[in-house]
Amino acid sequence: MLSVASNISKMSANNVKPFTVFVEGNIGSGKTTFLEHFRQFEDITLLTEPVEMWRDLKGCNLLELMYKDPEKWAMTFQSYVSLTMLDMHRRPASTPVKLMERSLFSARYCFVEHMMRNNTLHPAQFAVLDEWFRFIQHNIPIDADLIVYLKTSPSIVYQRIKKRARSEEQCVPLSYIEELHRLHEDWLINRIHAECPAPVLVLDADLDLSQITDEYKRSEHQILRKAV
Ligand code: DCP
Repeated sequence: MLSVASNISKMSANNVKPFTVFVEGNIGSGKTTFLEHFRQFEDITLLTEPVEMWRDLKGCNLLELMYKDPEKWAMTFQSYVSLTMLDMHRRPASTPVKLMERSLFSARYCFVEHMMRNNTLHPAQFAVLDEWFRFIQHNIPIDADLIVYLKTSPSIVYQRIKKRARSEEQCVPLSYIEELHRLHEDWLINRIHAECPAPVLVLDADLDLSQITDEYKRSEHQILRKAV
């Protein structure tokens, strides 16, 4: 498998511009399930979030380090998240549609924003991450045509997180999920940041698995018409 660095250096050779969709929503909102729903269709490139890369960078579990000692590791973790997200943004797709889980934008406006506000990040660390984000925005094309926002209630995703029991997330309190919810709403619904890079389609992702397929289907038209 190619490393992130070698992927980025090979991208410029490909000029294809697919219709690009970011799938956003709180932790446990069903982003991966949403992407899996689209696996049945041809002509779509699916890029799931590189959580496994965050859990194993040369044998180091950055996600675990970040949750265990946020003040020490949040900067390192978010810096690596930015690199892996940039890799996904720049990865060429030979299909008419590219669906990707999360983006550099949710990393900056939800997670890094939270870590800045609650002082997990030192102002100097926040400033460096913010400068990287601005530099990328101004110098590297990040295509975005649609954002699918899987809107959830914090109490529901909190229960899902407990149930799926990802070991690193066992310490996550409800208050963190509530804060992340507010930050997603501020970014995608209340538009408090200057940039929301694409129109937003809001889906009700509180529904359980037996009903969610119908809700996912509501987005098919907007996404798949680009694939014909
Ligand atoms: N994470 C983080 N900072 C980011 C992105 C993610 O701290 N910039 C953390 C939060 C979670 C883990 O990484 O502990 C994965 O979170 P996601 O919401 O991105 O992915 P999920 O696997 O929860 O998505 P879903 O359950 O919606 O499929």
